[in-house]
Amino acid sequence: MYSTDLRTEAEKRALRDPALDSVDFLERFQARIDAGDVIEAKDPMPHGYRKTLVRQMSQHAHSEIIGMQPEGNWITRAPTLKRKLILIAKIQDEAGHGLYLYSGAETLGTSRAEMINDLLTGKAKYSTIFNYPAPTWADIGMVGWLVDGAAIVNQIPLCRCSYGPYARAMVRVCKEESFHQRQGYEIVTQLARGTPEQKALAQESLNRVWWPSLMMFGPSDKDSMHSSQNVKWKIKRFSNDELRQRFIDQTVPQAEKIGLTIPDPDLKWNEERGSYDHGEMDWSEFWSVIKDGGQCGRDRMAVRRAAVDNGRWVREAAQAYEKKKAARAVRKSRSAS
Ligand code: FAQ
Repeated sequence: MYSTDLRTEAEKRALRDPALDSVDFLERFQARIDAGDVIEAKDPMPHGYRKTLVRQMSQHAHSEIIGMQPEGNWITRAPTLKRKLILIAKIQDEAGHGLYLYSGAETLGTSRAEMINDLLTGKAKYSTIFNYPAPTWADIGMVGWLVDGAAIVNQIPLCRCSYGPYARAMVRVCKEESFHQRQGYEIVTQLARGTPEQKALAQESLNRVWWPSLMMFGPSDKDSMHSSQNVKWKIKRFSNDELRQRFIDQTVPQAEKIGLTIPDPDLKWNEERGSYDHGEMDWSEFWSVIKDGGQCGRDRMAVRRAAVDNGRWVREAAQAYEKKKAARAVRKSRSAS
């Protein structure tokens, strides 16, 4: 597979230098982070910092690519030509985000082939939200409004992540996600203000997608294993619960404006906190979808696996061509000398 990683073997060996885990180095690295320095690809960094970034960035990339599937299923069924065009453009954006993120993660010394292998063997995750089916057109509106909406709230702070290539990638990704969120809200608004049947379709979809979209922010702070270290390293700027709360506070008025009801009987404005109180999430569902994506997860992975298998001959042909071209160049330079 093509790689954007141009490092030599010696440079790659240097990444495994045990000195990068010494107390002295960790303190100096933390001082750089505390001073607001941006870490770049060639900078020395602790193994844990590199590892957690590859984990997060590759999972993020996998989510963008797997996330194309529920929407892809709706291209032929989108109600108008205009909706089809918008949907195709959005799905292409998601592909771009995935490729952008894989390239960003490759700057940390892990190849795209390794990351994809980790996804296919179940070592790497992708967002649980994509293990829920999208059986109605309203779901496509909901994906834009809620899923992209949650993605933006989560990703805007990542534009200030301490790792430069990730932070820069996020600036463009967030601009595009913002368009996606608006087109989703527009679909849902049209349904909510349409016939009683259309409004019911929107409400039924909101009932199913609301809680899974809140789960996109990860486990509660008390169960989040990476948060405290990653906030310290300024990879994450806010905790999972803080971002989830921010999303709820922004989204509830949007639902009220179009006459839809958030399916949470405990949802109530808290004047004192200046925020919404909300019901408890079903964490057993969250952990069980992480562990086993069910039939939907198996279908998503089968499509992904087939894409990798079906594209193999193209990658092999491109590599054979590159090899032939390089051999021809060597022969030419030899005959010239
Ligand atoms: N699903 O210790 P934490 C999108 C895992 S992009 C699955 O709190 P962390 C665009 C977590 O990985 C959506 N797994 O972890 C789009 C860890 O397991 P590990 C993706 C989850 O990293 C829209 C374990 O639980 N966005 O939607 C989930 O500090 C429409 C413990 O968790 C990103 O990836 C989950 N929901 O915080 C595309 C944003 N939550 O890795 C198409 C970047 C947690 O040790 C259509 N990522 N886990 O095996 C992040 O901000 C973070 O990684 C979090 C999790 C917030 C997701």
